[in-house]
Amino acid sequence: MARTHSVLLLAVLVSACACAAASEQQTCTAPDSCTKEKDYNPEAGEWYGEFFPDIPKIKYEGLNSTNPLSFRYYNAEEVVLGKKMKEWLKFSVAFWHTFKADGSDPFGSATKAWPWDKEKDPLQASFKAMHANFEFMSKLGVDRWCFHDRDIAPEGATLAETNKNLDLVAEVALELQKGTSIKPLWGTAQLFKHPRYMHGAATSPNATVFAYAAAQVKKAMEVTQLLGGENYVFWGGREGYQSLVNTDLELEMDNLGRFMKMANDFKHSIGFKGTLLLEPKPQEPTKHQYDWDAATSVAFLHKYGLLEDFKLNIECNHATLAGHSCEHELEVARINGVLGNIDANTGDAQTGWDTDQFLTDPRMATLVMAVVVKNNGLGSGGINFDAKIRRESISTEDLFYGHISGMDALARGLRNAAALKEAGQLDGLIADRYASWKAKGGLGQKIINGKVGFAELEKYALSNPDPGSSMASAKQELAEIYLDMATK
Ligand code: XLS
Ligand code: NI
Ligand code: NI
Repeated sequence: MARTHSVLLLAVLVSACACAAASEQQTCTAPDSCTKEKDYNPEAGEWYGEFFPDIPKIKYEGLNSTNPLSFRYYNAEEVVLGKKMKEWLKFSVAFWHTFKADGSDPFGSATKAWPWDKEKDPLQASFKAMHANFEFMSKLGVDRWCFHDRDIAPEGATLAETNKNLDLVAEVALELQKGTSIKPLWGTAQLFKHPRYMHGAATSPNATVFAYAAAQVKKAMEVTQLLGGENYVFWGGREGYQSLVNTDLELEMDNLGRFMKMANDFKHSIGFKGTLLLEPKPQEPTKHQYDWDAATSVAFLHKYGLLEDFKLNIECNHATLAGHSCEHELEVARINGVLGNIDANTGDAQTGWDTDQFLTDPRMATLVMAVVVKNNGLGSGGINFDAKIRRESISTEDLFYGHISGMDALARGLRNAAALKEAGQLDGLIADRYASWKAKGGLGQKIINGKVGFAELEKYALSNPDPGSSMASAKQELAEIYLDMATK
């Protein structure tokens, strides 16, 4: 049924493109009707041309630009707070959303017929998608990308065959990145789609599944290393449970700890220098995901002795799903010394699941970048657009619009965060609010330095006026005005 639909849909698209091609080529998504025939050799399944022939290199044109294929805020070489924008904002394209999201949802089949997918042989399609990825990044001016093993290469009949496929695609990526500054920001293993992972991967009740997942992570880490990837991510797609009536919670969590320890040991055994990152997310897909939020993940790492070896990849909409804000999650990670990477996206105020939209709200971007500035950057991490264009957006150009809007929003956020810091009003307000903890020789300092206990504090309280009669204002409204003043 789904197949009939997509064939029909493709036929409709191809004929629509053929008409459009006569007048204008811009919006076409089917290669054989939209671009020069010589670019495509159907027999060899080879694509020789460009996938985005009508898109120029995207440039910074500044705020007065009316060209939607330009940056109005993101100026890669401009120095902000002592570092180039491109250093603060190490942007990354998420391969799975950009090249593999086909628009299908629980109620409907694929809506997008991308030129790189117009290929029967799955391996050939993977090669093409990788070419499209590199063309996309170079036109966008982004030199990092993120992938799951199974996005970039198809599963074979056996694990050995699947690994072989992955090797072949990795060779293509390696070839394409030669002579460029492009490399993966992070790689990861996709341990959630296949039915073998229905009860979890590292937390499966079945030990053989644990072994299979380990083999998959081992291989994905090797490929990430081969490509010069800077980090390796663990998002526990099905590491969680639905009901305690049939679950050994303690064993599952201990096994997750064992799995992460093995991953860290393996990382060191192959000399992989990338940072290992846990990506928290609450519900979805399981009801009780084990890496619920940043605080839960820090506690998990602490319990299993992994706090020195892992950092966190904070995804903004996961924060929202956990009932937090993105800046809260980033700040929790920062103060625990584990802020490693950001998956930049948002949800939808009226939709309760992970809609993975591009983060475009300037105030949210400002608050996000303010934490990044406080952290003095993200170390080996960066900002991955774990975001996709809407189901109804089906032109290849839309992929550029989505990324441009996300890049500009965070560049704007960075400029605002710098303005906030330089104005110093918020920092001043906070310093005033906590002044009693900072005064030299004062009570706050005595508490911080462990000089007093309950007995001394009781004595102090008995001999001083009740603080209730001299409370200071929190000045939240004023703080919001200061924030607004910097939000341009
Ligand atoms: C899903 C996650 C996923 C991770 C990588 O919600 O965000 O995309 O980033 O597995
Ligand atoms: Ni993510
Ligand atoms: Ni997500």
